[in-house]
Amino acid sequence: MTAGVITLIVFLCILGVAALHDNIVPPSHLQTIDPAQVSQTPPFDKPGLRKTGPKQYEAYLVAHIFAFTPESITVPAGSTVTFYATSPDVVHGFFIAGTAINMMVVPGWVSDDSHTFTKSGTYLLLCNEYCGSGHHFMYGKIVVQ
Ligand SMILES: [Cu+2]
Repeated sequence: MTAGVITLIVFLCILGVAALHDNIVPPSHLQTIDPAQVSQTPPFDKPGLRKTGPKQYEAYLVAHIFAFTPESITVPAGSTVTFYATSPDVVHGFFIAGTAINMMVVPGWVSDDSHTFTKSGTYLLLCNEYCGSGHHFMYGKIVVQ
């Protein structure tokens, strides 16, 4: 019992030093945003799709209780989309079925990841972090035409 408690205290001390003193954050979380100002902070004041080049897009999405804004994004097949997501309220997930995109969306941070959609179809966007009583209603879609 004593060894277990000592191990737990040592573990929590290492975790606390790593998180607070060394300022360690999840790898994709490099850009910060004031969660109270998401709806007034560009580009999240006008979330949606931006074309940046031939078959190159940036998609800005806000994950909030209990939806994604915008709910749906449509791109042509072969497009590479870089997703940027943030949350004004609680921690959400950002998982696009059939792709490797699986991000945690943490208030105060902007998460980003890219994917090239080679096959046309409708890809389900899901929140896979429990975010409250309406969590199971939280989904969106990426339509690839
Ligand atoms: Cu959720």
